[in-house]
Amino acid sequence: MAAERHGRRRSLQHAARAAAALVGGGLALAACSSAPSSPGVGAVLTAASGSRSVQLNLVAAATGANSGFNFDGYGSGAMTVSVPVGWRVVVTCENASAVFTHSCAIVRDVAPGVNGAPLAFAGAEIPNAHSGLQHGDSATFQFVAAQTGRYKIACLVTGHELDGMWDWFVVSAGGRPHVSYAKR
Ligand SMILES: [Cu+2]
Repeated sequence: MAAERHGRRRSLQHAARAAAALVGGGLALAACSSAPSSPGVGAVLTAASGSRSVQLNLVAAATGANSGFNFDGYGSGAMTVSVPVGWRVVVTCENASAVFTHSCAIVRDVAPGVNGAPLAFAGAEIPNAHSGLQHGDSATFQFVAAQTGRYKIACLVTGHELDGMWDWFVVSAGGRPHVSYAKR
């Protein structure tokens, strides 16, 4: 079990490095707050300056926080990812839970139904997002953050967004991509 977990983490780090290379030798972005980076997770957000493209690395159930209903250890809006309008967002989504399937999507900030809220941008979800990924599986998707506003990162598996499996995703009029965390 320990070896299996170690192997998974190693492959995740490899994937994160590969993803960073994909966006052109990305720079890890400093978090806005003094909160430490998520335990056991690589950089949440990397960007290549000049390319207007950002890589967002989401690990579902990265920790036991919120009973595992979290992204990178944060749920119920405790993490805010901000991206300037017009930037391309390449998302990797991995499920670290051995118990539940999970998925990643960017949805509108409206009251979610049992299957989560509607997508905020065309294509902003993993394939089969309502079924979700099995343990250790990952998927990617990308979209252009074409409209300023406040949206959510959410899991679209039945009931999960309602159970707090969501964080904030803000598309700003300007500035730089960054991640911030609620005080706790
Ligand atoms: Cu989920």
